[in-house]
Amino acid sequence: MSKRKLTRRQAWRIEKIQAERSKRAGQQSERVDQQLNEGELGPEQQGLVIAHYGNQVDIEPITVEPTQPEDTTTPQADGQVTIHRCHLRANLGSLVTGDKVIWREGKPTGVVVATQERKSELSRPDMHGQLRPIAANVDYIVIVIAPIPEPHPNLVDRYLVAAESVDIEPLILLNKIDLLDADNRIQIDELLELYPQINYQVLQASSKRKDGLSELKAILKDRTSVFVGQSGVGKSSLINALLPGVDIKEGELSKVHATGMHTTTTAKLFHVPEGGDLIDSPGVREFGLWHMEREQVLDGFIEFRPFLGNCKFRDCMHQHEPGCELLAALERGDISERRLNSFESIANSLAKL
Ligand SMILES: Nc1nc2c(ncn2[C@@H]2O[C@H](COP(=O)(O)OP(=O)(O)OP(=O)(O)O)[C@@H](O)[C@H]2O)c(=O)[nH]1
Ligand SMILES: [Mg+2]
Ligand SMILES: [Zn+2]
Repeated sequence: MSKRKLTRRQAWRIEKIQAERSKRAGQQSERVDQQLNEGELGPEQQGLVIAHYGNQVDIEPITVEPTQPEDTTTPQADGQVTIHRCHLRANLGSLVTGDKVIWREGKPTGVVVATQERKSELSRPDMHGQLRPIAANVDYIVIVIAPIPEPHPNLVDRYLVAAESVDIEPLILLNKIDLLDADNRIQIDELLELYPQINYQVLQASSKRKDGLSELKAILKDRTSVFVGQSGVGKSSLINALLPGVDIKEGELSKVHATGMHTTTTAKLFHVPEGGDLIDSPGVREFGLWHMEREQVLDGFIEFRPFLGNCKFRDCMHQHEPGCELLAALERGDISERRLNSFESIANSLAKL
């Protein structure tokens, strides 16, 4: 990432914000200690983080029935699950939507006292280049794209690399198929046609026209899926369409474009009544893979894997070297030029650090 020079005024403001932040954190941990010491809290129980706001999380209680294979959150008589706002005990590390925790009920806020190990975790670097988890314990990463806003170059491949690196199965979902026309259809077809050949599932839907939703629902059943992608592609709209009644805020596309504002600001988990969970996540402008090495990115292009490790030169960059197995595969048509270019362009963006 480019390093900007801060003006004195900007530097002063940042310092002030950081000082306020650490003061608040100090006050919070005092409050949590007090709650823990004074026995104001209920017994320890298991919970699921369904949303994450700064230093606080929303928790749903989990009951583990011996007869049921999976943990289930506890619905009340009216089918609603009570959500408990909780602070975190000091030194817990950062929690994220989808995390399983041990927590204690309290008024007005409870306390998370321990975290359970994550089965999987999707992260991305924040604006400062620091890697932050977006969601935990997910089975599917649903990469949402749309004819409008036009897909950013390489974004799908970046997400695929990220998904492969954490071993979470990706699905590609083209939303807003109602907006396909003679012009954008060619570009979209070009973008998507090669993925089924390398065994990625490509699905289509229109949350507006309610197309493709039952197929999507069937695939996502009993799994935890996080919806990712550019701002305005319709992640929240899809979840609203799949789960009538949840009513997540949707953005106006014109505003998204004009201001660069994201409508969804924090990842949030929703239960599918028939089984499974959907996590809505804030849109991204860019999905940086700065934290990765060139080799790791290369490994994320799964169809290249059979051709790696046999080039004539051990430090082959797969650009124009003689005896390059990857270029030979390209020549034979075993891998696509678009994906190789995409790798090159992602790899170049790493070098800019
Ligand atoms: N034509 C059409 N518009 C859609 C469809 N799905 C969503 N939209 C519109 O696209 C705009 C953005 O939708 P959101 O669901 O807020 O997009 P998002 O991906 O959640 O955006 P962020 O929360 O900012 O990341 C809204 O105006 C929706 O009405 C669709 O299938 N067809
Ligand atoms: Mg949204
Ligand atoms: Zn090579």
